[in-house]
Amino acid sequence: MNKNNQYKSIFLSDIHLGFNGCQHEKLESFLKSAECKDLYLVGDIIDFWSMDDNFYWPKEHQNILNIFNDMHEGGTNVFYISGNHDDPLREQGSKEELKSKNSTYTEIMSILSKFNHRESYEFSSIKHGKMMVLHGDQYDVVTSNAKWISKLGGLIYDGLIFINRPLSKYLKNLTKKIVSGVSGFQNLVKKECQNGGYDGLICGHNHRPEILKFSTHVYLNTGDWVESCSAIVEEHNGTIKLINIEESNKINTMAEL
Ligand SMILES: [Mn+2]
Repeated sequence: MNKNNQYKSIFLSDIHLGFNGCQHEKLESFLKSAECKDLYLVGDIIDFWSMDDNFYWPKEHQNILNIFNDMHEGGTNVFYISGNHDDPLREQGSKEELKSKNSTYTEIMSILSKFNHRESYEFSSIKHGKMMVLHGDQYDVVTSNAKWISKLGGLIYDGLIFINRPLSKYLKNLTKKIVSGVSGFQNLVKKECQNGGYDGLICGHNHRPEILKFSTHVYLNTGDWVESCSAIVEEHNGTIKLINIEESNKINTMAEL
């Protein structure tokens, strides 16, 4: 099939498959219209925490995973980076546990096992230099040091999202503000770029799609598929765009490099 949107690279994060706030229709529409050489799944793709609290795995979520599998079979390089909601994938022991949990998990794990797994990747962009790609929770002092605080915040947020989206968004932003105040998130990003000789960093995690240009580096955040329905894409001419999928499933460019 000839796809309308041809990209060199696509970066997606925070899809939260297995959580009922995931906007799978828009993602499916985007993926069906797009083709790429490299697909980076930048963490929190599957929300194992949410599934653990309240098992949920509709066929629409399986479909998204099947599309990733089809892309892999079709020759796309699929890179899977785990986030804090899919952190069982970071340890061999917990991966084995997941595999034998039930047939749904077995199926999920068998597809995931086909992809390239790493905590972070070095991405050589066509026009904007060398970038570090990782989920972003590594910079989050609250998440890594006191997982239960972060998990509690997540549960409150998950419960609120259907009652009042703007309120849940406000609370999430508030939580993240406190968190980033503690960790000095942007300072850590800057240090990471300087120490590793990177021209930029691509991450997800805070559900805030943005491209920020600093004098020393660029910061790109893919956003999420619970609220913003956004992605970072690299076109074949080297242009990097932050896009979002509108209500009509139309692709909108929010920012570009
Ligand atoms: Mn995250």
